[in-house]
Amino acid sequence: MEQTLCIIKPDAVKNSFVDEINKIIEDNNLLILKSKKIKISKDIAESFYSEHKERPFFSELVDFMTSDYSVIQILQGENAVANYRKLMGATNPNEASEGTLRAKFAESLSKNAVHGSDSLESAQREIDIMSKIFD
Ligand code: 3AN
Repeated sequence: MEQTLCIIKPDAVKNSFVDEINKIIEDNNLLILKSKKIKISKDIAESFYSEHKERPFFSELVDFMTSDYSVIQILQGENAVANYRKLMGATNPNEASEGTLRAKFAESLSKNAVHGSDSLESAQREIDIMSKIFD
């Protein structure tokens, strides 16, 4: 059974979309194995998004992800990584298919409601980075 790392980002938490998002996740055969609401530290955000550190939007991304509470979750299910990516929709909500989480709940390209691991390898790396918050 696969696991993937899900983050409900500060925009969606502030807009009170957590319960609606989690109902959709559960309705799509993904078990919410762990869930915790935290303010992500700068250290964790920088390490989590290190693949983007040379990109022009990196500091905006880290500032946003550390600005307020997020909900960090481990999801489990068959093909959890790909299934949850499909459920999220495209990074840019204007390009996200109708019915996807980003089409429904994202505010913009940077405030795009949810994160999901993009491969099994990323899922393992991201779960490792976040594991300490569940202790
Ligand atoms: P995804 O989250 O769909 O895997 P990535 O990994 O390309 O997308 O980007 C990580 C995060 O960086 C996105 N969720 C989004 O919040 C932010 N981001 C990506 N591209 C841009 C951009 N051009 N401008 C601002 N923020 C961006």
